[in-house]
Amino acid sequence: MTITRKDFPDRFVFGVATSSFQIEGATREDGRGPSIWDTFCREPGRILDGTNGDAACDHYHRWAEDLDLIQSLGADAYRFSIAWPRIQPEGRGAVNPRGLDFYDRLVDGMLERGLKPYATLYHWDLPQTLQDAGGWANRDTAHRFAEYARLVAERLGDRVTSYATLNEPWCSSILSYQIGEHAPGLRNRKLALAAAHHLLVGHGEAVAAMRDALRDAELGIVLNLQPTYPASEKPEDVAAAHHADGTFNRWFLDPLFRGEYPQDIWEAYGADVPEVQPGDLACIARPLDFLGVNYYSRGVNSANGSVRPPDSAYTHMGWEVYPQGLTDLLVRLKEDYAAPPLFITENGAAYPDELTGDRVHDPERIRYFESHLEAVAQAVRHGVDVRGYFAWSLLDNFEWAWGYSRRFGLVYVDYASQRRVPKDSALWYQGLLTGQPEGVLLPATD
Ligand code: GBH
Repeated sequence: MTITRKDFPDRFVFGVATSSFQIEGATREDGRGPSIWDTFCREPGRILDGTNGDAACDHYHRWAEDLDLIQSLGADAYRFSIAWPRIQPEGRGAVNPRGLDFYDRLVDGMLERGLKPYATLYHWDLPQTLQDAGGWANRDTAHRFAEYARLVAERLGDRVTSYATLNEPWCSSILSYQIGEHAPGLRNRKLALAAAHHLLVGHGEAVAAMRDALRDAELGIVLNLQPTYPASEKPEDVAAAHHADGTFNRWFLDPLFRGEYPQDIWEAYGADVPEVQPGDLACIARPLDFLGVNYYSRGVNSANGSVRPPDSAYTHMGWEVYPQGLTDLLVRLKEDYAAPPLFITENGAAYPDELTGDRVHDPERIRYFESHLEAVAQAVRHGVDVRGYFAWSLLDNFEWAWGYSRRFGLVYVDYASQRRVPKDSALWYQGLLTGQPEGVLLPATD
């Protein structure tokens, strides 16, 4: 069965997503300050292939060509992120006008091409100066974030009507301060939980600041949610899955949509729990216009740890392909959390793509997108209010700790020449979006 736009509601938004550090490059240009990822990339052993974001996809200079590509896909919208260190090189105080100008041009470029901008304010590129003061483990960073959010809203608010505050606070806290895989690369659970709390407070304060600055904007947050399943019906496996769900999903969903941290996990964290000040939970739980869901895979847990189902397919990241998890997750968000309207803000897969002549054949990625879109359509049929879907990602890009060794793009990037080559999956996505099976995408560029 092939999926078509008719499987989705009338005003359903289809788009593509990227993030600033992963594509822009130009890290020292036009007054941008250093971010924690610039620092992290220079620490030996942090990035698999020893690379960094200095050039990335050179999107800072090629943005017009990239917007042309998005338009030629037939997309309705583009989800991008704003680099805080371009706006405030020191993370506080003085604004860098050339940084704001870049996003101003970018947004105008989207509107000229009929693309609706979906901005994300924080996709992990924290100004290094703020990290020097403790980063997200320092409560002051939350206030600085709200200040920055207001600056962006004041400048872009006449043209950008959708803002996500944070992308995946689990990654900016647990993965960054406890697991140590992302910048700043610490291994300290207490700091990680402080960071998570301050990220959520910063989100709440940013929402308040932006509501104050903007009339009709839609404000939300993006979470990486990973439904967890027990490896068997044994009570200890069921308990392990519930615990994993608690640390990964409920630790963020419960404060945002119920105004409380989950009791079982709070107790399990013992002395590492964050200091919660009066009013924090009300601030975090401010009503939102949407929740962005980034979905890649599920988790399967047993009492002995996580399990890899042997008969499943896996991507180049080693993540299980499990579309049913997306349906289950979306239905659960409606039933357990009475969540606001949902957007799939990221979904996609890495495969070891190769350029053969002018083509990249990526049938597995097409199957991945197709099966996950079918999973979204299924949730819609269950009555879940899903408003849009953004494929991750427009371009192959800097995949964090994996450097350039993992390719998530609909469009292949030859990093030596910066040539963009639409993969078969891009042509497939264009077919879905335009309803024309054999569309003509922009030719590969030089
Ligand atoms: C997203 O994060 C990011 O927003 C984006 O920038 C990135 O390029 C993209 O995904 C692809 O990676 O069960 O311990 O293996 C993904 C967040 C969090 C998804 C961890 C996979 C697996 C956790 N990831 N998760 S584990």
